[in-house]
Amino acid sequence: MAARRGICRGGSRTAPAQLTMIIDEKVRKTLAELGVTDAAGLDALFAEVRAAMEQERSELISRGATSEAERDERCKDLRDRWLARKNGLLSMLDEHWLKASSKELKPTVGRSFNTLRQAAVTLEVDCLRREVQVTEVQYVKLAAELVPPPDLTLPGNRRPLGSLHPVTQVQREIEEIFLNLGFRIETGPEIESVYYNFDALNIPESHPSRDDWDTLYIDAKTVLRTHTSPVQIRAMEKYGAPLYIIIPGKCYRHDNPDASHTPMFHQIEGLAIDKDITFADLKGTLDFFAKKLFGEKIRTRFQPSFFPFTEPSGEVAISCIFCGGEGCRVCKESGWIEVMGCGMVHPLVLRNGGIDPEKYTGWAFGLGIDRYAMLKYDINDIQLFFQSDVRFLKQF
Ligand code: 2NL
Repeated sequence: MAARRGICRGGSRTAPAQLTMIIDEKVRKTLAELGVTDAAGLDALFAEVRAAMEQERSELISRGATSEAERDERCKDLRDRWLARKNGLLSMLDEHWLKASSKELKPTVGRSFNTLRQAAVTLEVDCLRREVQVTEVQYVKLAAELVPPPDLTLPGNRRPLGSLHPVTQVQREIEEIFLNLGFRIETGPEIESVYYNFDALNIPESHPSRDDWDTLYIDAKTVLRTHTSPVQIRAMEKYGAPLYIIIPGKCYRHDNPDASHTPMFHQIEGLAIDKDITFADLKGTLDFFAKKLFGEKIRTRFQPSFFPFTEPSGEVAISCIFCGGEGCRVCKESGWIEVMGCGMVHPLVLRNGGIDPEKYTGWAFGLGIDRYAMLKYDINDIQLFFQSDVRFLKQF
């Protein structure tokens, strides 16, 4: 042990006990008994005391406490150990070293003693308490008492899996059929210029669809697109002919909502432009599409119609998917359900898209995806799609 009688700075965990013992012993002896007779010896001795004090203080700080009460008690213990009037280490030091010192050494001892006393201020309870952290251990312990630990063998919480919106599902099915036929998907802006939405499509100023009653205007030259057709013009300008594209997307009309109308709805339009494209290509492709989507037994019917952007124009109906053509509530006893408009692209529209109508011809169609989803899932109110009612949506 003799070898360890000095201060062991940053020493091992066992050091404090010995250190304490040593300091405790030393303050009970006089300087003469300790063999300290000069300034150098005094400096070494006081340095030792100071280091012991620092070490005990920093040990307490780094150890922390698990409750405020425990922290306060530890701080008070350390303070009393060093600063108590009766039997505190500094009191004893005062008694045995200072008061009992020789005349020659007394001024030096006094100075060192005062310095030490100033340093000891950091042992005052309030001061020390601020530095000793109360760790969470107590809260963890407390929580463990109040709340039983989790049973790790229980199965986890299942998060309900979402699914694609029914309109999106139908959109994907339609896209798939045309992608397999070699069409590409094209998209474009929902806020559109009056030019692309109407003029380029040969829809004249006088046409009722341009009226405020039917169209949502942003300003005199800008609208929320009323169909996806403007994207077709943009695609003609961008890619030229030949062109095989479908355009899915949201469209907007100034409609009051009811069971079959919402101000926002979804459309898919298709466009095929190439050399020698005829109405026969249109009929063949749309009949193929209807059979793929609704089933091979479905028949199609083409009736004449009118659109400003196609000539000739047609209305496509499928044999009723509910009654097979016999006549029922859904087909209003007609045996047919109208599913899309179509036609040969008007030469003026081709020209507006930068395509020479002398060289190229094309067909186009447009359909409402929401209506297809209503047919597919037998839904009688279009508004159900847009009310975000989970009870409705989770069925798909
Ligand atoms: C309907 C009718 C249709 C088109 C859309 C179209 C687009 C261009 C040129 C020619 Cl750029 N036609 N689209 C053609 C015929 C009908 O939609 O009832 N949609 C729900």
